[in-house]
Amino acid sequence: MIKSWKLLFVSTPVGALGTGLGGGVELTLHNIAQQMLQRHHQLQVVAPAGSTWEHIPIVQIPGNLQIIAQSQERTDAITMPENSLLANMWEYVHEVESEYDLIVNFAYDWLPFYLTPFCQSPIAHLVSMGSLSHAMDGIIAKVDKKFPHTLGFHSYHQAATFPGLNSPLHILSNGIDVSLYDFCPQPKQQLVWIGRISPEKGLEDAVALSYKTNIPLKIMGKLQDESYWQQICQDYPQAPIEYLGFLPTTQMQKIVRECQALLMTHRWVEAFGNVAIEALACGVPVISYERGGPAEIIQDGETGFLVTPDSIPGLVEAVSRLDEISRHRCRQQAETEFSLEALGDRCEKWFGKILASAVRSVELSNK
Ligand code: HBI
Repeated sequence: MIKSWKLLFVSTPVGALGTGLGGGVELTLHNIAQQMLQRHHQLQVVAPAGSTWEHIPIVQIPGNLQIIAQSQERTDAITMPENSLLANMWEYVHEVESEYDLIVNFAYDWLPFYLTPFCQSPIAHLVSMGSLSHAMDGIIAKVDKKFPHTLGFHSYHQAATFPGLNSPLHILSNGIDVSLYDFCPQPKQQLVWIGRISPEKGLEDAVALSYKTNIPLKIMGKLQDESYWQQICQDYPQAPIEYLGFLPTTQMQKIVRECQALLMTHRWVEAFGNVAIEALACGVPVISYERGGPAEIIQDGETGFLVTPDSIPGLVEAVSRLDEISRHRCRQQAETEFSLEALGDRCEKWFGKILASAVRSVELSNK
């Protein structure tokens, strides 16, 4: 029987919770927090001021946001703004850490990894993206070496992008509250693309597909890079596309469920692809480049299609085969593999492993 843990979750510093700026990690943090509370653990979330979640206790920390890691070059130095929110959040952690059994870091930033040896309490690091910079790769490998089991990833593909990892991998996959998504057996003649509108997500290929096939494309997600979006609109003025903004889950799924398929056209190694399991939960097949996390989610030919990366003809061919896919089977895969309970089990197992090895190292040091 697992005893009740005192958990401190430290959020991403790129945006307040509820704004969509945190991308997938915001949904992940919310779902894991919900699961831990349901399993009678005690939980506190440390997040940027302006975070608007209810039912989950949040300590709101002020300060200047961290710039998003994917906008930087691989060789860039680590940057910290003045009055850094990230630094302020970890100063708070330092003040209270002795009250907690485990700290869980959700930020893809150098500081929390660097501070790990200076903290009394063990830290679990949920690594939310693939390798992006040498500085992050280096500090992540250092934590992996010194603190085995403390790194959690969403997929093997994502973990494989980091050089020098040797301790056993903890792959969390991900999970969603499937009850929030309504199955739709009969879609409209339309496709959907969801994600932060930013170059690494490759929206232009989905728009090119829509233009070529003249199938309407619904687009949702945070408009992160305005000039990138404008360029796409200029390149494909005739494409039957419609941008619907960043919608909360309940409204987003109302649109997704009526679509023939979700398109995933990402350029980078997507760590996981939350939108893929959200679509499956609606019974919507996923057509994705065979790159990163989605390659471990989609059962090719069963719940969607895996396409040669960056091949628009490959996307066109996959769309023409959609009647081979059972929408019921898509929903079923979400219910069995990607439920909140399945994610909660994987996280509890990971946290338990860290706490067990932390206890053992204390016993050894007391000998
Ligand atoms: N960038 N610096 C930084 N820190 C983060 O925590 C971060 C990010 N970019 C994107 C991001 N987190 C999330 O959208 C992804 O982890 C999903």
